[in-house]
Amino acid sequence: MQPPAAAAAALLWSLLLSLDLLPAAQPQPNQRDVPKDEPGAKKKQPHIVFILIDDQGFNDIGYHNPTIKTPTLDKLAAEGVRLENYYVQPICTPSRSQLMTGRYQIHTGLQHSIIRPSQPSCLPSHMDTLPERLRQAGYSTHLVGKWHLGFYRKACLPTRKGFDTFFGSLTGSVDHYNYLSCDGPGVCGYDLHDGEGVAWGQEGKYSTTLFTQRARKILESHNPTEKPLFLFLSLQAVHTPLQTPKSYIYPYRDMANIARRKLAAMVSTVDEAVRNVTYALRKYGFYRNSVIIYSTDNGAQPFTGGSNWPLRGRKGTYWEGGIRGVAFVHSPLLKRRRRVSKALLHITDWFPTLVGLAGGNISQSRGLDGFDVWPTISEGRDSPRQEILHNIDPLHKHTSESLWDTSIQAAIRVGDWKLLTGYPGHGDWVPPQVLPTLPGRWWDLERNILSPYKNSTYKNIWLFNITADPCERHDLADQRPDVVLQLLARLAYYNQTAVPVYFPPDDPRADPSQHEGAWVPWVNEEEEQEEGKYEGVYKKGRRTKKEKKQRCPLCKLQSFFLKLNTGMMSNRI
Ligand SMILES: [Ca+2]
Repeated sequence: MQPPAAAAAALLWSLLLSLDLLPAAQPQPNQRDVPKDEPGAKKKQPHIVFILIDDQGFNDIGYHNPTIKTPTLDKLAAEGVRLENYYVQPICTPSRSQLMTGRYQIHTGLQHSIIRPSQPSCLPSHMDTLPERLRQAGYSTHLVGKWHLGFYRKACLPTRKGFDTFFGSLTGSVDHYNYLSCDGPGVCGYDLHDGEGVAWGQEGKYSTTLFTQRARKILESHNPTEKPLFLFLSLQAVHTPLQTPKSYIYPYRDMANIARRKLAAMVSTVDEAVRNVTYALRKYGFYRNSVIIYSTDNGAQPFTGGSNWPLRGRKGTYWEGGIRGVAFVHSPLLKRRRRVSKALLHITDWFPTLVGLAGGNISQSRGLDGFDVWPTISEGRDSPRQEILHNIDPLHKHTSESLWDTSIQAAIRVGDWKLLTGYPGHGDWVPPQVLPTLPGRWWDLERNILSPYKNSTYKNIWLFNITADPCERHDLADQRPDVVLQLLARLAYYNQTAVPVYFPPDDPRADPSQHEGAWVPWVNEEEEQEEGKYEGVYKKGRRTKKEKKQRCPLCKLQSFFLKLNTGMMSNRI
């Protein structure tokens, strides 16, 4: 049962929500006053290289864990600013959607899970994107690598969302050698694209190498003195399948766990890729006026070789292991280099930060949830950010709870405090794997299962002081009901600004067998009507029995994805 304090807090939130009292009386998201630079001479627009890594965990980089060999990343981070209080989202699409839009998921309709290949969904058509804003500011914009933000119609493609060029994959879990991607048994297709066409015939070339070569080509053919460049290198490493050329595995031959060995080797391919890209930046004259950002998109999956140790939880969860991101900024333009920043930062912050660096007009982007944090990163000033809404996912809740509100999966950070409600995902602390084989019973031997909440089936509120307790060992929900209430009120505030979740069922017309074996857009522009799109799966308020009945097939689908997210630990996302 819930402790009384938590239950009382839950009840209050329930009342606030059900009475629609939120509101207006609530303050806006907190923001510190940060002194701004004096308006003056126009700054030179820097070249921006954003390197996004897929599923790299907290413990999967050399400067956190010396058994992982990343000399290039360690050096670049040491010479730049390491971000050690930086947050991403727990899975692919959510992080990428927030990076591209600067908005929380509750403001894009993408609160729930990933966009799967057969789902007719993508970034909202009315919302501007980071590359669009950079292009408006005069940048040449390029995406190399993984998109994973929907492609059911052409208007969703990277080239229609602000990128001048695109070379990479549209879905989320592509084979690193043959570029096949599957959405369920037998629904598989080739997924490598150049612009808006399929890039056939690339089988056998390793994805990290192929993407790095394209990045080099872009740098080689671009005149750095003529036009600023935005290169978004979105590597699919170190996501499963665990594939890498054998030569990278050899240095890790002493690692007993096979999955860990392969993952470490994949991290080494990333290190080499970053070395090659920075070499090209220097060779072709970009480096001195460049900003290099390195970030993971979510925490690691320990089941497949990754590690977030000593943090709690894993990819797909709102524990720190799922959302505390590895990241650093390297740039000759940083005013105070060789630092470790403990400033609270979030992936939505890149949108206003980079548009600001580019001299673009951020006031044109309404409803941004990110902050311009360049003075924080470059000069060490206080972060303007005091809160992070990690998410509110109304599709993800227990059905057996009487207090329906706090059964909603939600997480928020306010200052030092973090509140979790509903089911945050598996909360194990998983030490680095040392046993030689994969999952099954061995898995239990390698994780810390001494959780005091092991049997707390009905618990749905947790509170941690993340600054004092980054590994989330001490739940303070019972001791600090005042803080619980305060954070629930913030959740309730944000919830009032949420748009309905858009999470449509699969469209069988997406099947690659109908498109010469490739994943490509399958809906004609005329066919799609934006109106009605947000009448999708979830609406606030009660439904009539008739509505419930009509939505029954969706209920099954929702249930399936709920299980996919939590039970299977979402290997494919
Ligand atoms: Ca990912």
